[in-house]
Amino acid sequence: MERTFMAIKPDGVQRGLVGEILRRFEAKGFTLVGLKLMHVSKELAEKHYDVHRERPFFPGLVEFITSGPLVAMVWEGDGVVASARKMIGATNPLSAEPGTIRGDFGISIGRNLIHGSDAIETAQREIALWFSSEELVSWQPAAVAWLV
Ligand code: 3AN
Repeated sequence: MERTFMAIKPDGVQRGLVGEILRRFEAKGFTLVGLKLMHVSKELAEKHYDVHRERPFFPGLVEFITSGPLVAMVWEGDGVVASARKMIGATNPLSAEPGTIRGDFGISIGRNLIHGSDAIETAQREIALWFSSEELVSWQPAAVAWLV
């Protein structure tokens, strides 16, 4: 079953949007299989954003992501990687469509509330980076029978 990694960034936690964001993915019908509130180490932040290492915003991005608690999570479901990206919206919240998380709650590219893996392979890498296998719970909610 397809899985994706998402993280509610420190701005989302500070603004009290954790419940709202979890609610959206639950209501959509995806299954939560991993969830933890954590402070991110500089080392983990740098590994996570390794592809952006040479970008001018990299130091600020690492500083921001390590600045306060973040909610790391893994969601499961058919097509969850692409669907979650749609629900998150464009990188710049000012360009993100209303109805998306960034479109509804953000105004700044440097404070765009949530991360979501951009492809299935990226999701696999990020899930392994952020979660141990013992932290992931495989389960089948009964409600799935009413969804598909
Ligand atoms: P997305 O999170 O939509 O996949 P990426 O992968 O292009 O976007 O960028 C990763 C993160 O880097 C973004 N979520 C955002 O926080 C930050 N970022 C991207 N571009 C900029 C920028 N021009 N200035 C500041 N931060 C940026």
